[in-house]
Amino acid sequence: MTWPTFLDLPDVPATKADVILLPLPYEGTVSFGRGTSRAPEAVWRASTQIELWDDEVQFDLGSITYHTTPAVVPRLDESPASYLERVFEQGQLYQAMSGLVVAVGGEHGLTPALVGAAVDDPNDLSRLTVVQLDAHADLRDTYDGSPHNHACAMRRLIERGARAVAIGIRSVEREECVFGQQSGLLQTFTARQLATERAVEAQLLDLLGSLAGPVYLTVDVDAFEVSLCPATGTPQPGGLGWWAAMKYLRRLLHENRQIELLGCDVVETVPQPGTLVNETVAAALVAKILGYHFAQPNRG
Ligand SMILES: [Mn+2]
Repeated sequence: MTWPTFLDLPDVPATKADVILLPLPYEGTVSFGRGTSRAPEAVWRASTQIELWDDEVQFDLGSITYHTTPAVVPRLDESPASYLERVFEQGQLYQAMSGLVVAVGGEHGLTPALVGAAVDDPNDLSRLTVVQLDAHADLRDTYDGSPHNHACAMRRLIERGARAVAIGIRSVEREECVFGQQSGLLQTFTARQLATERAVEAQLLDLLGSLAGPVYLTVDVDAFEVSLCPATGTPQPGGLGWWAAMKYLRRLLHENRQIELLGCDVVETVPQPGTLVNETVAAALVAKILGYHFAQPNRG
């Protein structure tokens, strides 16, 4: 691999790493935009420009150790089911180690395989809470004929019993609303509500601060305002501002010490010629997630 190391820091063996980074260059079922397969390498390159000092939480990212695993590269004409099975196996391999597994993709259809790898029984997610930042609900049963499509990721988890908190949603089908309501497991905080209704934002912050037990975090970068993810496959106007999103992640990962973070992913980044915005936002996001998670909560 000719990529730089993550954050330009030494790469330690997986068994000794605090953070295990899993690059997933996958775009098997992406609807419109192409290019999520190029994301991981671009994100690693962008990460070398990120400052190691997180001033907000007074944390040195160089004080923890990192391992980047080999990328799980799709084979020519490999089916989504086959690729996701390999992601699941790689996920399990690294979840058995002590480091926090952070997947960088790649399209959102990856998430169910990553969550399955993070739990004891992939078919029973009833103890798990999935926190999702996303523009889209991703609650379709199938899309383009596939249950593995990125538009179905959250449904695959909720139908296995996971509780879900969806943040930043602003594009949803009626069928998805019905499924979400009937499941009784989904709490949605739309981008519009969060931008315009202070009480709703307060409710979200209370919820993120009071969750307990196993949590998986999935961030589809299209949750952010379009200026932060201009090349993402299915952009939607009206997204989360950077510091609003960080406020939510800080509450969940830094201030709430009752959760057990099983893993996380950052997906749907697409690099674009002539600008480093897309991959830099993804790299900075991973850095913020790690700062919030690993910094002591009494600092910053
Ligand atoms: Mn998504």
